[in-house]
Amino acid sequence: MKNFGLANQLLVAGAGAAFVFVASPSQAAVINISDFTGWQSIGNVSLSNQQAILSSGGVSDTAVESFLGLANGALEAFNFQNVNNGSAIKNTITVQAGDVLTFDWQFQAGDYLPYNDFSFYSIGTSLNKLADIRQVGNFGQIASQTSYTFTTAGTYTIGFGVVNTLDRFLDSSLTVRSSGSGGEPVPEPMTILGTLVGGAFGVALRHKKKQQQKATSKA
Ligand SMILES: [Ca+2]
Ligand SMILES: [Ca+2]
Repeated sequence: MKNFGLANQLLVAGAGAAFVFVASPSQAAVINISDFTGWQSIGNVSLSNQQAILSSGGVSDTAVESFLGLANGALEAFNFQNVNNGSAIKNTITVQAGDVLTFDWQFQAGDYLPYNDFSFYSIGTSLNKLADIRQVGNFGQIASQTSYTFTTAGTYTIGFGVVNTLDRFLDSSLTVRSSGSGGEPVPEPMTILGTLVGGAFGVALRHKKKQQQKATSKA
């Protein structure tokens, strides 16, 4: 029986609860993320009640895969490019068939093609793309809402991540936010002019870092 009244909601959403189950007319629950502070993380991550901010400048891709319970090499197979490093968060959730997980997110590309940094979410061992640079353009960004319907009841690991591809320079970021908070993810205050300036700076930065790397490897 599934009867998520207000009392149940409050019970489920007690102190430290990571998810809120909200009854919907179709009987299946809509699941919102209510708090990120109890989530586990790896890499460069900032967690608060309202949102999680992840940077692609984190740990090795294999460490991210192992953290999320993904097969070794799954991230590279998923986006057909060498993945260098990244960050991720995860939590577990028990759902009924038909429950719908809904969340707001924003991907901010800090890089340019062909360095196709990308963001994703995982449900168990299944990977789903949120956005990559091919989609948003060099130094571009997108804010959106995603819903995932569980077709089978069970307990799942839910993960979010963002990774650097081809090299480990110029980090991109992923912000995940509760859809129940009633707002879009808070975007970085970056104007178009700022994006262009950031872009030129980014190219120079990568060039400089590569020179430094050369100098280091010669020594
Ligand atoms: Ca790799
Ligand atoms: Ca990058």
